[in-house]
Amino acid sequence: MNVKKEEISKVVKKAVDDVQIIDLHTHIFDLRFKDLLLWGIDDLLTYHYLIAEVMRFYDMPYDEFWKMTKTEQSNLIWKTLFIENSPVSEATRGVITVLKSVGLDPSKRDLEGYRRFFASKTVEEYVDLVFKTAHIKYAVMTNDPFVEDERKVWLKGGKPDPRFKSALRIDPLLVKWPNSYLKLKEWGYDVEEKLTEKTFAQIKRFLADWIDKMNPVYMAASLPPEFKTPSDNETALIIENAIIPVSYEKNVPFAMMIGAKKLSNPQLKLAGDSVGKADINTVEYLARMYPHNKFLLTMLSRENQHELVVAARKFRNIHVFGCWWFLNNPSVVDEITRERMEMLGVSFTPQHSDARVLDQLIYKWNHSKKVIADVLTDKYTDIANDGWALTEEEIKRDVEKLFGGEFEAFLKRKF
Ligand code: RAT
Ligand code: ZN
Repeated sequence: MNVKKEEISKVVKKAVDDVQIIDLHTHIFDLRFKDLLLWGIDDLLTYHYLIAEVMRFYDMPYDEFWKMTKTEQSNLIWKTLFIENSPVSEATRGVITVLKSVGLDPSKRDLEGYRRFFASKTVEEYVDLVFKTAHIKYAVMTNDPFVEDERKVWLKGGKPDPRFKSALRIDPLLVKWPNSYLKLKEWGYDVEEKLTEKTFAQIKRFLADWIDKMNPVYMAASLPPEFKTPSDNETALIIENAIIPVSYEKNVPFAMMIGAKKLSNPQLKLAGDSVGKADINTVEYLARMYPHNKFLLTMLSRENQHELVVAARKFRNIHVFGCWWFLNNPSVVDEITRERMEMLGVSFTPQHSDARVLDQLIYKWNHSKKVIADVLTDKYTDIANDGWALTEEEIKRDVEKLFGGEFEAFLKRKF
Protein backbone atom coordinates (compact mmCIF):
# COMPACT_ATOMS: atom_id res chain seq x y z
CA MET A 1 0.00 0.00 0.00
CA ASN A 2 1.46 3.39 -0.82
CA VAL A 3 1.60 6.07 1.87
CA LYS A 4 -1.13 8.21 0.35
CA LYS A 5 -3.54 5.31 0.33
CA GLU A 6 -2.95 4.52 4.00
CA GLU A 7 -3.57 8.14 5.01
CA ILE A 8 -6.60 8.49 2.81
CA SER A 9 -8.04 5.23 4.05
CA LYS A 10 -7.91 6.48 7.65
CA VAL A 11 -9.72 9.71 6.83
CA VAL A 12 -12.35 7.95 4.73
CA LYS A 13 -12.93 5.33 7.39
CA LYS A 14 -13.49 7.99 10.02
CA ALA A 15 -15.88 9.95 7.78
CA VAL A 16 -17.85 6.77 6.99
CA ASP A 17 -17.89 5.67 10.64
CA ASP A 18 -19.16 9.06 11.79
CA VAL A 19 -21.76 9.80 9.14
CA GLN A 20 -25.42 9.85 10.17
CA ILE A 21 -27.16 7.65 7.62
CA ILE A 22 -30.43 8.17 5.81
CA ASP A 23 -31.67 4.65 5.09
CA LEU A 24 -33.98 5.20 2.23
CA HIS A 25 -35.66 1.81 2.02
CA THR A 26 -36.45 -0.54 4.90
CA HIS A 27 -39.32 -2.71 6.11
CA ILE A 28 -39.10 -1.73 9.76
CA PHE A 29 -41.84 0.21 11.53
CA ASP A 30 -42.09 2.81 14.23
CA LEU A 31 -43.60 1.87 17.58
CA ARG A 32 -47.13 2.89 16.60
CA PHE A 33 -47.18 -0.28 14.49
CA LYS A 34 -46.58 -2.51 17.55
CA ASP A 35 -45.90 -6.14 16.54
CA LEU A 36 -45.24 -5.22 12.93
CA LEU A 37 -41.83 -4.09 14.10
CA LEU A 38 -39.67 -7.23 14.20
CA TRP A 39 -36.59 -7.40 16.41
CA GLY A 40 -34.43 -9.80 18.40
CA ILE A 41 -32.75 -13.13 17.81
CA ASP A 42 -35.76 -15.19 16.72
CA ASP A 43 -36.85 -12.62 14.15
CA LEU A 44 -33.26 -12.39 12.94
CA LEU A 45 -32.99 -16.14 12.53
CA THR A 46 -36.32 -16.51 10.75
CA TYR A 47 -35.50 -13.75 8.21
CA HIS A 48 -36.74 -14.97 4.84
CA TYR A 49 -33.22 -14.87 3.38
CA LEU A 50 -32.27 -17.55 5.96
CA ILE A 51 -35.41 -19.60 5.36
CA ALA A 52 -34.40 -19.96 1.71
CA GLU A 53 -30.92 -21.02 2.83
CA VAL A 54 -32.01 -23.56 5.44
CA MET A 55 -34.41 -25.40 3.13
CA ARG A 56 -31.50 -26.31 0.87
CA PHE A 57 -30.28 -28.72 3.56
CA TYR A 58 -33.51 -30.68 3.93
CA ASP A 59 -35.95 -32.74 1.95
CA MET A 60 -38.87 -32.19 4.34
CA PRO A 61 -42.10 -30.97 2.77
CA TYR A 62 -42.25 -27.18 2.85
CA ASP A 63 -45.52 -27.37 4.76
CA GLU A 64 -43.79 -29.09 7.63
CA PHE A 65 -41.55 -26.07 8.03
CA TRP A 66 -44.43 -23.59 7.83
CA LYS A 67 -46.32 -25.52 10.50
CA MET A 68 -43.50 -25.04 13.04
CA THR A 69 -43.66 -22.24 15.61
CA LYS A 70 -41.29 -19.32 15.20
CA THR A 71 -39.06 -20.72 17.97
CA GLU A 72 -38.93 -24.15 16.30
CA GLN A 73 -38.05 -22.60 12.95
CA SER A 74 -35.41 -20.47 14.55
CA ASN A 75 -33.93 -23.49 16.42
CA LEU A 76 -33.72 -25.39 13.16
CA ILE A 77 -32.06 -22.49 11.35
CA TRP A 78 -29.55 -21.99 14.17
CA LYS A 79 -28.67 -25.70 14.28
CA THR A 80 -28.39 -26.03 10.52
CA LEU A 81 -26.83 -22.80 9.34
CA PHE A 82 -24.68 -21.95 12.36
CA ILE A 83 -23.75 -25.21 14.12
CA GLU A 84 -23.77 -27.94 11.47
CA ASN A 85 -22.41 -25.55 8.83
CA SER A 86 -20.37 -22.37 9.20
CA PRO A 87 -22.24 -19.08 8.86
CA VAL A 88 -20.33 -17.74 5.88
CA SER A 89 -23.26 -16.61 3.73
CA GLU A 90 -23.98 -12.88 3.87
CA ALA A 91 -27.29 -13.31 5.73
CA THR A 92 -25.86 -15.69 8.34
CA ARG A 93 -22.76 -13.53 8.78
CA GLY A 94 -25.16 -10.67 9.48
CA VAL A 95 -26.51 -12.40 12.58
CA ILE A 96 -22.95 -12.75 13.94
CA THR A 97 -22.30 -9.04 13.33
CA VAL A 98 -25.47 -8.11 15.22
CA LEU A 99 -24.62 -10.32 18.20
CA LYS A 100 -21.14 -8.83 18.47
CA SER A 101 -22.36 -5.25 17.99
CA VAL A 102 -24.93 -5.42 20.79
CA GLY A 103 -22.31 -6.78 23.19
CA LEU A 104 -23.01 -10.53 22.98
CA ASP A 105 -20.31 -13.12 22.44
CA PRO A 106 -20.86 -15.04 19.18
CA SER A 107 -18.17 -17.57 20.12
CA LYS A 108 -20.39 -18.86 22.95
CA ARG A 109 -22.96 -20.16 20.44
CA ASP A 110 -25.48 -19.74 23.25
CA LEU A 111 -28.87 -19.36 21.59
CA GLU A 112 -30.77 -19.51 24.89
CA GLY A 113 -28.48 -16.86 26.40
CA TYR A 114 -29.05 -14.60 23.38
CA ARG A 115 -32.79 -15.09 23.82
CA ARG A 116 -32.53 -14.04 27.46
CA PHE A 117 -30.63 -10.90 26.46
CA PHE A 118 -33.37 -9.79 24.06
CA ALA A 119 -36.14 -10.74 26.49
CA SER A 120 -34.55 -8.38 29.04
CA LYS A 121 -34.89 -5.37 26.71
CA THR A 122 -37.89 -3.20 26.05
CA VAL A 123 -38.58 -2.40 22.44
CA GLU A 124 -38.19 1.33 23.16
CA GLU A 125 -34.68 0.94 24.53
CA TYR A 126 -33.75 -1.48 21.77
CA VAL A 127 -34.83 0.97 19.04
CA ASP A 128 -32.61 3.59 20.69
CA LEU A 129 -29.70 1.16 20.91
CA VAL A 130 -29.96 0.03 17.29
CA PHE A 131 -30.32 3.53 15.82
CA LYS A 132 -27.36 4.68 17.89
CA THR A 133 -25.18 1.68 17.04
CA ALA A 134 -25.98 1.82 13.34
CA HIS A 135 -25.70 5.64 13.16
CA ILE A 136 -29.06 6.06 11.50
CA LYS A 137 -30.48 9.57 11.21
CA TYR A 138 -33.73 8.23 9.88
CA ALA A 139 -35.04 5.14 8.14
CA VAL A 140 -37.74 5.17 5.48
CA MET A 141 -40.43 2.54 6.12
CA THR A 142 -42.50 0.66 3.55
CA ASN A 143 -46.14 1.57 4.15
CA ASP A 144 -48.77 -0.31 2.23
CA PRO A 145 -52.32 1.04 2.71
CA PHE A 146 -53.70 -2.23 1.34
CA VAL A 147 -52.41 -4.12 4.38
CA GLU A 148 -55.21 -3.95 6.94
CA ASP A 149 -52.95 -3.93 10.03
CA GLU A 150 -50.98 -1.00 8.65
CA ARG A 151 -54.02 0.88 7.40
CA LYS A 152 -55.58 0.82 10.84
CA VAL A 153 -52.56 2.55 12.34
CA TRP A 154 -52.64 5.33 9.74
CA LEU A 155 -56.34 5.88 10.19
CA LYS A 156 -55.80 6.20 13.93
CA GLY A 157 -52.96 8.69 13.49
CA GLY A 158 -50.63 9.33 16.40
CA LYS A 159 -47.36 11.12 16.81
CA PRO A 160 -44.71 9.99 14.32
CA ASP A 161 -41.18 9.26 15.54
CA PRO A 162 -38.77 11.52 13.57
CA ARG A 163 -36.37 8.58 13.17
CA PHE A 164 -38.91 6.90 10.87
CA LYS A 165 -40.28 8.37 7.66
CA SER A 166 -42.94 6.87 5.48
CA ALA A 167 -43.05 5.67 1.89
CA LEU A 168 -46.38 5.03 0.21
CA ARG A 169 -46.09 1.53 -1.24
CA ILE A 170 -48.56 0.84 -4.01
CA ASP A 171 -47.77 -2.57 -5.50
CA PRO A 172 -51.36 -3.85 -5.21
CA LEU A 173 -52.64 -0.89 -7.20
CA LEU A 174 -50.21 -1.58 -10.03
CA VAL A 175 -49.91 -5.33 -10.20
CA LYS A 176 -53.22 -6.57 -8.79
CA TRP A 177 -55.74 -4.11 -10.17
CA PRO A 178 -58.55 -6.71 -10.67
CA ASN A 179 -58.53 -7.21 -6.86
CA SER A 180 -57.47 -3.76 -5.75
CA TYR A 181 -60.22 -1.84 -7.48
CA LEU A 182 -62.72 -3.67 -5.26
CA LYS A 183 -60.88 -2.39 -2.19
CA LEU A 184 -60.91 1.15 -3.53
CA LYS A 185 -64.64 0.86 -4.11
CA GLU A 186 -65.13 -0.38 -0.56
CA TRP A 187 -63.19 2.66 0.70
CA GLY A 188 -65.44 5.08 -1.14
CA TYR A 189 -63.66 5.66 -4.44
CA ASP A 190 -65.97 5.42 -7.42
CA VAL A 191 -63.81 3.17 -9.61
CA GLU A 192 -64.52 0.34 -12.00
CA GLU A 193 -62.21 -2.39 -13.26
CA LYS A 194 -62.14 -0.82 -16.71
CA LEU A 195 -59.57 1.96 -16.68
CA THR A 196 -61.70 4.92 -17.72
CA GLU A 197 -60.92 8.61 -17.24
CA LYS A 198 -63.21 8.63 -14.24
CA THR A 199 -61.39 5.68 -12.69
CA PHE A 200 -58.00 7.36 -13.20
CA ALA A 201 -59.36 10.46 -11.49
CA GLN A 202 -60.47 8.35 -8.53
CA ILE A 203 -57.11 6.55 -8.32
CA LYS A 204 -55.47 9.99 -8.23
CA ARG A 205 -57.79 11.01 -5.42
CA PHE A 206 -56.88 7.83 -3.52
CA LEU A 207 -53.16 8.55 -3.92
CA ALA A 208 -53.53 12.21 -2.94
CA ASP A 209 -55.51 11.24 0.16
CA TRP A 210 -52.80 8.81 1.29
CA ILE A 211 -50.04 11.28 0.54
CA ASP A 212 -51.84 13.76 2.79
CA LYS A 213 -52.24 11.13 5.49
CA MET A 214 -48.75 9.64 5.41
CA ASN A 215 -46.60 12.54 4.23
CA PRO A 216 -44.39 10.01 2.42
CA VAL A 217 -40.88 10.67 1.19
CA TYR A 218 -41.82 8.89 -2.03
CA MET A 219 -44.34 6.49 -3.58
CA ALA A 220 -42.91 3.08 -4.44
CA ALA A 221 -43.57 -0.20 -6.18
CA SER A 222 -41.71 -3.40 -6.81
CA LEU A 223 -42.18 -4.23 -10.47
CA PRO A 224 -41.60 -7.45 -12.40
CA PRO A 225 -38.81 -7.97 -14.94
CA GLU A 226 -41.34 -7.78 -17.79
CA PHE A 227 -42.58 -4.34 -16.70
CA LYS A 228 -42.91 -2.22 -19.82
CA THR A 229 -43.98 1.30 -20.72
CA PRO A 230 -45.56 2.48 -22.92
CA SER A 231 -48.05 -0.35 -22.97
CA ASP A 232 -51.76 -0.90 -22.74
CA ASN A 233 -51.56 -3.17 -19.69
CA GLU A 234 -52.96 -2.04 -16.35
CA THR A 235 -49.60 -1.42 -14.66
CA ALA A 236 -48.35 0.90 -17.40
CA LEU A 237 -51.67 2.71 -17.80
CA ILE A 238 -52.07 3.39 -14.08
CA ILE A 239 -48.49 4.63 -13.86
CA GLU A 240 -48.82 7.05 -16.77
CA ASN A 241 -52.34 8.23 -16.03
CA ALA A 242 -52.39 8.35 -12.23
CA ILE A 243 -49.01 7.90 -10.53
CA ILE A 244 -47.05 10.24 -12.77
CA PRO A 245 -49.48 13.19 -12.53
CA VAL A 246 -49.92 12.83 -8.76
CA SER A 247 -46.17 12.40 -8.26
CA TYR A 248 -45.65 15.69 -10.12
CA GLU A 249 -48.48 17.63 -8.50
CA LYS A 250 -47.55 16.57 -4.98
CA ASN A 251 -43.80 16.66 -5.62
CA VAL A 252 -43.45 13.11 -4.29
CA PRO A 253 -41.02 11.05 -6.42
CA PHE A 254 -41.95 7.64 -7.73
CA ALA A 255 -39.53 4.88 -6.68
CA MET A 256 -39.41 2.01 -9.13
CA MET A 257 -37.81 -1.18 -7.86
CA ILE A 258 -37.65 -3.31 -10.96
CA GLY A 259 -36.80 -6.97 -11.53
CA ALA A 260 -38.48 -8.97 -8.76
CA LYS A 261 -39.97 -12.23 -9.99
CA LYS A 262 -42.65 -12.84 -7.38
CA LEU A 263 -43.18 -16.35 -6.00
CA SER A 264 -40.90 -18.11 -8.43
CA ASN A 265 -41.10 -20.94 -5.88
CA PRO A 266 -44.52 -20.43 -4.23
CA GLN A 267 -43.80 -23.11 -1.62
CA LEU A 268 -41.20 -20.83 -0.08
CA LYS A 269 -43.72 -18.00 0.32
CA LEU A 270 -41.95 -14.68 1.01
CA ALA A 271 -38.62 -16.46 0.54
CA GLY A 272 -39.65 -17.70 -2.89
CA ASP A 273 -39.15 -14.57 -5.02
CA SER A 274 -36.48 -14.57 -7.68
CA VAL A 275 -34.86 -12.15 -10.13
CA GLY A 276 -35.10 -11.38 -13.83
CA LYS A 277 -33.50 -8.86 -16.17
CA ALA A 278 -35.75 -5.93 -16.97
CA ASP A 279 -35.97 -3.55 -19.90
CA ILE A 280 -34.04 -0.32 -19.44
CA ASN A 281 -35.99 1.27 -22.31
CA THR A 282 -38.94 1.51 -19.96
CA VAL A 283 -36.91 3.54 -17.48
CA GLU A 284 -35.54 5.82 -20.18
CA TYR A 285 -38.98 6.26 -21.73
CA LEU A 286 -40.50 7.45 -18.44
CA ALA A 287 -37.59 9.76 -17.62
CA ARG A 288 -37.70 11.26 -21.14
CA MET A 289 -41.48 11.60 -21.40
CA TYR A 290 -41.82 13.13 -17.93
CA PRO A 291 -38.73 15.32 -17.50
CA HIS A 292 -40.38 17.29 -14.69
CA ASN A 293 -41.08 14.12 -12.70
CA LYS A 294 -38.60 12.57 -10.30
CA PHE A 295 -37.80 8.86 -10.31
CA LEU A 296 -35.91 6.88 -7.71
CA LEU A 297 -34.53 3.76 -9.28
CA THR A 298 -33.12 0.47 -8.16
CA MET A 299 -32.95 -2.69 -10.25
CA LEU A 300 -32.57 -6.22 -8.97
CA SER A 301 -30.67 -7.89 -11.76
CA ARG A 302 -26.91 -7.50 -11.88
CA GLU A 303 -27.22 -7.45 -15.65
CA ASN A 304 -29.25 -4.22 -15.49
CA GLN A 305 -26.75 -2.24 -13.43
CA HIS A 306 -24.49 -0.82 -16.11
CA GLU A 307 -27.31 0.38 -18.33
CA LEU A 308 -29.10 1.86 -15.31
CA VAL A 309 -26.05 3.99 -14.56
CA VAL A 310 -25.92 5.11 -18.18
CA ALA A 311 -29.63 6.01 -18.04
CA ALA A 312 -28.97 8.11 -14.91
CA ARG A 313 -26.18 9.97 -16.75
CA LYS A 314 -28.65 10.85 -19.48
CA PHE A 315 -31.58 11.73 -17.25
CA ARG A 316 -30.98 13.91 -14.20
CA ASN A 317 -34.51 13.17 -13.00
CA ILE A 318 -33.34 9.62 -12.13
CA HIS A 319 -31.74 9.03 -8.73
CA VAL A 320 -30.15 5.60 -8.48
CA PHE A 321 -30.18 3.97 -5.07
CA GLY A 322 -29.13 0.82 -3.25
CA CYS A 323 -27.83 -2.63 -4.02
CA TRP A 324 -31.12 -4.38 -3.63
CA TRP A 325 -31.77 -7.80 -2.05
CA PHE A 326 -29.73 -10.41 -4.01
CA LEU A 327 -27.23 -7.66 -4.86
CA ASN A 328 -26.60 -6.83 -1.22
CA ASN A 329 -23.52 -9.03 -0.96
CA PRO A 330 -20.09 -7.48 -0.46
CA SER A 331 -18.64 -8.72 -3.76
CA VAL A 332 -21.55 -7.31 -5.75
CA VAL A 333 -21.84 -4.07 -3.76
CA ASP A 334 -18.16 -3.48 -4.46
CA GLU A 335 -18.55 -3.94 -8.20
CA ILE A 336 -21.74 -1.90 -8.51
CA THR A 337 -20.49 0.96 -6.34
CA ARG A 338 -17.35 1.28 -8.45
CA GLU A 339 -19.38 1.21 -11.65
CA ARG A 340 -21.71 3.92 -10.34
CA MET A 341 -18.99 6.15 -8.95
CA GLU A 342 -17.00 5.95 -12.18
CA MET A 343 -19.96 7.29 -14.13
CA LEU A 344 -21.95 9.36 -11.63
CA GLY A 345 -19.33 10.69 -9.21
CA VAL A 346 -21.15 11.03 -5.89
CA SER A 347 -24.59 11.81 -7.33
CA PHE A 348 -26.24 8.57 -6.22
CA THR A 349 -27.07 6.65 -3.04
CA PRO A 350 -24.93 3.51 -2.94
CA GLN A 351 -26.97 1.60 -0.41
CA HIS A 352 -30.20 1.12 1.50
CA SER A 353 -30.58 -1.62 4.11
CA ASP A 354 -33.91 -3.26 3.23
CA ALA A 355 -33.91 -4.28 6.90
CA ARG A 356 -36.99 -6.32 7.81
CA VAL A 357 -35.80 -6.82 11.36
CA LEU A 358 -34.72 -3.75 13.32
CA ASP A 359 -31.37 -5.29 14.32
CA GLN A 360 -30.46 -5.75 10.65
CA LEU A 361 -29.85 -2.02 10.39
CA ILE A 362 -26.65 -2.77 12.28
CA TYR A 363 -25.21 -5.47 10.08
CA LYS A 364 -26.43 -4.31 6.71
CA TRP A 365 -24.80 -0.91 7.25
CA ASN A 366 -21.71 -2.27 8.95
CA HIS A 367 -20.98 -4.55 5.99
CA SER A 368 -21.81 -2.04 3.26
CA LYS A 369 -19.90 0.81 4.88
CA LYS A 370 -16.68 -1.20 4.72
CA VAL A 371 -17.11 -1.82 1.01
CA ILE A 372 -18.11 1.76 0.18
CA ALA A 373 -15.15 3.09 2.18
CA ASP A 374 -12.78 0.84 0.21
CA VAL A 375 -14.16 2.05 -3.10
CA LEU A 376 -13.87 5.70 -2.05
CA THR A 377 -10.33 5.16 -0.80
CA ASP A 378 -9.27 3.71 -4.15
CA LYS A 379 -10.85 6.55 -6.09
CA TYR A 380 -9.31 9.26 -3.90
CA THR A 381 -5.92 7.54 -4.05
CA ASP A 382 -6.01 7.54 -7.83
CA ILE A 383 -6.59 11.28 -8.06
CA ALA A 384 -4.18 12.03 -5.20
CA ASN A 385 -1.44 10.14 -7.00
CA ASP A 386 -2.08 12.31 -10.02
CA GLY A 387 -1.56 15.43 -7.94
CA TRP A 388 -5.08 16.34 -6.74
CA ALA A 389 -5.06 17.71 -3.19
CA LEU A 390 -8.02 16.62 -1.04
CA THR A 391 -9.08 18.05 2.28
CA GLU A 392 -10.71 16.11 5.10
CA GLU A 393 -13.66 18.44 4.84
CA GLU A 394 -14.16 17.51 1.21
CA ILE A 395 -14.03 13.82 2.02
CA LYS A 396 -16.60 14.34 4.76
CA ARG A 397 -18.80 16.29 2.35
CA ASP A 398 -18.70 13.52 -0.27
CA VAL A 399 -19.46 10.83 2.31
CA GLU A 400 -22.44 12.78 3.60
CA LYS A 401 -23.76 13.06 0.05
CA LEU A 402 -23.43 9.32 -0.53
CA PHE A 403 -25.18 8.37 2.71
CA GLY A 404 -28.27 10.50 2.22
CA GLY A 405 -27.26 14.05 1.32
CA GLU A 406 -27.61 13.58 -2.42
CA PHE A 407 -30.95 11.86 -1.90
CA GLU A 408 -32.28 14.80 0.10
CA ALA A 409 -30.91 17.26 -2.47
CA PHE A 410 -32.70 15.29 -5.21
CA LEU A 411 -35.96 15.52 -3.27
CA LYS A 412 -35.61 19.30 -3.18
CA ARG A 413 -34.78 19.78 -6.85
CA LYS A 414 -37.46 21.03 -9.22
CA PHE A 415 -36.87 20.03 -12.82
O1 RAT B 1 -35.46 -7.68 0.37
C1 RAT B 1 -36.55 -8.14 0.75
O2 RAT B 1 -36.77 -8.38 1.93
C2 RAT B 1 -37.61 -8.47 -0.26
O3 RAT B 1 -38.43 -9.44 0.22
C3 RAT B 1 -38.53 -7.39 -0.67
O4 RAT B 1 -39.20 -6.90 0.45
C4 RAT B 1 -38.08 -6.20 -1.38
O5 RAT B 1 -37.03 -5.56 -0.74
C5 RAT B 1 -39.22 -5.26 -1.61
O6 RAT B 1 -39.22 -4.16 -1.04
O7 RAT B 1 -40.12 -5.64 -2.36
ZN1 ZN C 1 -37.64 -4.01 0.31
